[in-house]
Amino acid sequence: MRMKTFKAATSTAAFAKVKAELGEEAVILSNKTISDNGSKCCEIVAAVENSPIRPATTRDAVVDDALGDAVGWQREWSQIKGHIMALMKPQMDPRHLSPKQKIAMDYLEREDVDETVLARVYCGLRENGNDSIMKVLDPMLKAAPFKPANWSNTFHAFAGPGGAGKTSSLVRLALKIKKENPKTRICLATADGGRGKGRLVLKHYAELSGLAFREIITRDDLSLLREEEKNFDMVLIDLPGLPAKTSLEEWLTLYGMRAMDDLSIHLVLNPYYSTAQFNRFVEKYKSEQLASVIWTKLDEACTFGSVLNMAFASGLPVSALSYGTGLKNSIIEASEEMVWRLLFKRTLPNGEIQP
Ligand SMILES: Nc1nc2c(ncn2[C@@H]2O[C@H](COP(=O)(O)OP(=O)(O)OP(=O)(O)O)[C@@H](O)[C@H]2O)c(=O)[nH]1
Ligand SMILES: [Mg+2]
Repeated sequence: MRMKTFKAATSTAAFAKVKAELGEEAVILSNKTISDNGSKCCEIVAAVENSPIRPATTRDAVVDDALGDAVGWQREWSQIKGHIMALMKPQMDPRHLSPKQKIAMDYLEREDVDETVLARVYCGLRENGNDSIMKVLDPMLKAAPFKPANWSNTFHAFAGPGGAGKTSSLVRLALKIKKENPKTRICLATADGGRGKGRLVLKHYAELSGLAFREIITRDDLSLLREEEKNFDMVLIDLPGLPAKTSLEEWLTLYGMRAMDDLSIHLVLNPYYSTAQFNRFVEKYKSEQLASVIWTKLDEACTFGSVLNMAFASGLPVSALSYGTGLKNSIIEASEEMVWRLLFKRTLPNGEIQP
């Protein structure tokens, strides 16, 4: 067994070092916050049975590896989906739809609503005779406005791809809630210390607005924060963009958050990622603790079909919509009507119409 100690500014960074050096099989023996030259950092002791055997780096080996990987379940599933769609498509005869329904279907297609969702809508319309398309769409997308009254739990973490707008949405929602109800006891917590910028933004606005601020470097800090739970109505936790090989569930386990049943995770996404990226994110960020999706950078998007695609694929409600870079009037708690206006009229929550 090979054992090694890794130190870094956060558990995320130390864990990335463990994986890079000891590989995926490494076992974490301890993970704690320590003091290094006066500043807090994370120390992980990890072990691996044997040194990972690196595959031969010949061109043939690389190609074989790649082809081997490609026959994973993800590929099989996308093939199955392809076959289902190939069978479905000839049956999706637009002549069976009323002119109004057909216009609505064409519209959704132009908005990049994906084939699986279109097939579901088509089946719904056929089952219901001449019903309005909204009757079929309504059950497919729900809103859960981001307000303390809507969540009975205290802890809320903002997760999502790097640069998606996690820190911005967290800060803006916190300030909005505080403004609407100054008595709300909010704590801003950062688990993104290593990158510096997000941590400073959070600290700055917490100080400016009289909100509590806490730093989570390891699971020890999270335990301390949990002991303070009764002092807060809401604890909003800013997560880092995860390293390429780390899934959300792995990351939550590392920080002791996976066992928290009073933690809701809100997935922050932009509507203009590619289908391949969305598929990847669904896999990378899957977690039973996921509670909603926050859509950001709506002002930079050309189509909004992905909002419906994601709702259908994940079953998650939309909790907030962000549509600008400014601190004020740039994020709002989502309602279903807002999302439908976005999708069918390209109207942002502030009334502006996207070209
Ligand atoms: N146009 C536009 N820009 C936004 C919106 N939300 C955030 N941004 C910008 O997107 C950039 C990244 O935002 P952050 O909040 O730092 O994103 P993040 O997900 O925390 O990024 P990392 O922590 O680095 O992974 C910043 O320049 C924000 O001003 C939005 O709704 N519209
Ligand atoms: Mg951030």
